[in-house]
Amino acid sequence: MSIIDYGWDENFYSECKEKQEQGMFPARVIADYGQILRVIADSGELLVNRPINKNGDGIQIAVGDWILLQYDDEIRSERICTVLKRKTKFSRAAAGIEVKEQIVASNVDTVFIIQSLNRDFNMKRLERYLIAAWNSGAMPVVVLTKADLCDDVESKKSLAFETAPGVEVHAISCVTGEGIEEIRKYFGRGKTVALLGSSGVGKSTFVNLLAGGEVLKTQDIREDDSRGRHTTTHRELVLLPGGGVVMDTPGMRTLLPWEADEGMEIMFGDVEEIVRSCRFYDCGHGNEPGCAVREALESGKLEEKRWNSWLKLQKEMAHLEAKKEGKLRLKEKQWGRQIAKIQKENKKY
Ligand SMILES: Nc1nc2c(ncn2[C@@H]2O[C@H](COP(=O)(O)OP(=O)(O)OP(=O)(O)O)[C@@H](O)[C@H]2O)c(=O)[nH]1
Ligand SMILES: [Mg+2]
Ligand SMILES: [Zn+2]
Repeated sequence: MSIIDYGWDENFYSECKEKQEQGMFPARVIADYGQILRVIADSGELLVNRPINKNGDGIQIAVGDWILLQYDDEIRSERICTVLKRKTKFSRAAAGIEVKEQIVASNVDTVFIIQSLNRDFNMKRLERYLIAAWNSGAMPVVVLTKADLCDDVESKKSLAFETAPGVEVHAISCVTGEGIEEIRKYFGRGKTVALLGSSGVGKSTFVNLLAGGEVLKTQDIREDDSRGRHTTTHRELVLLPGGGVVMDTPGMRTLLPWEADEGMEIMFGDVEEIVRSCRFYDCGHGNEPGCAVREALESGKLEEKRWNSWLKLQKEMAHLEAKKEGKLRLKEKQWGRQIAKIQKENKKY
């Protein structure tokens, strides 16, 4: 095994050649346990501490990140020195009140957006995942699981295809093996695929199938409401015997992309174009004259469903942007106060 199997490439090397000459060596983060990260280097697996910033908070390091380590005599173990520039990153607004980016997957080539064909199938959710995936820089692929539990696979596949134009859609079953062979094409030496989706859709079951053994824990979904039990609790990269690495992740309850510009344009460019052609720049799309949205809705050019999706997402994203701005202003204010304090202190002397 070498780190090339985990996706190490020449470009990373050129970026950190000098540092490697100073005795630092590259590794990839393969599991995140909070304070502790499991990483893989050419010498094997290591456990290292998550570095802390000057406020005492853990630094954002995600599974999939490439880092440089160095042996530290003082702590008698390896220490993380640098996180190398990410090729791709799938980010969402972290759950909770704090406005924070959460990197869900880093340096992945392909994102499998997973939904199950029985209970989890939801096109509005798919839209959100697609926006975040397009923004991540990785290639999205839609994977619909549990085909064995569904009797209208083809119609659901077409619905997903309509929602995700230009994206490949696969239906698979980990019970019958249906569709598994076709999906192997996304895996290959050094390629990373991340599995993202709600709890209980079968992400870990799929990893076990690819790995050819029980490497991850899986669990039945709840009978009363068919929801998953949040069995997987940390992100983890698994090296596959046939080549390639796959990232299992805990099921996500909600997904609000951290940034949406490019993803939003790809997914809703047609809607945005209509909005832009309203006569008034601040059109509320109600009774204003020359409202292109109303016209498009009436003529059927714009589907009500799509309009509502865009409107809701747009609102949430605008709200997130406002919160980001607020946080920035707060920081500036604190900074301003600090400077004023220093100036005042200086005047004393
Ligand atoms: N019938 C059927 N059941 C499946 C299939 N794939 C997974 N399951 C079952 O779905 C349940 C949930 O699977 P998991 O692999 O634990 O789901 P997960 O997506 O990893 O869930 P979290 O870790 O909670 O995010 C298990 O009981 C699996 O056996 C499938 O293709 N067909
Ligand atoms: Mg799981
Ligand atoms: Zn309008």
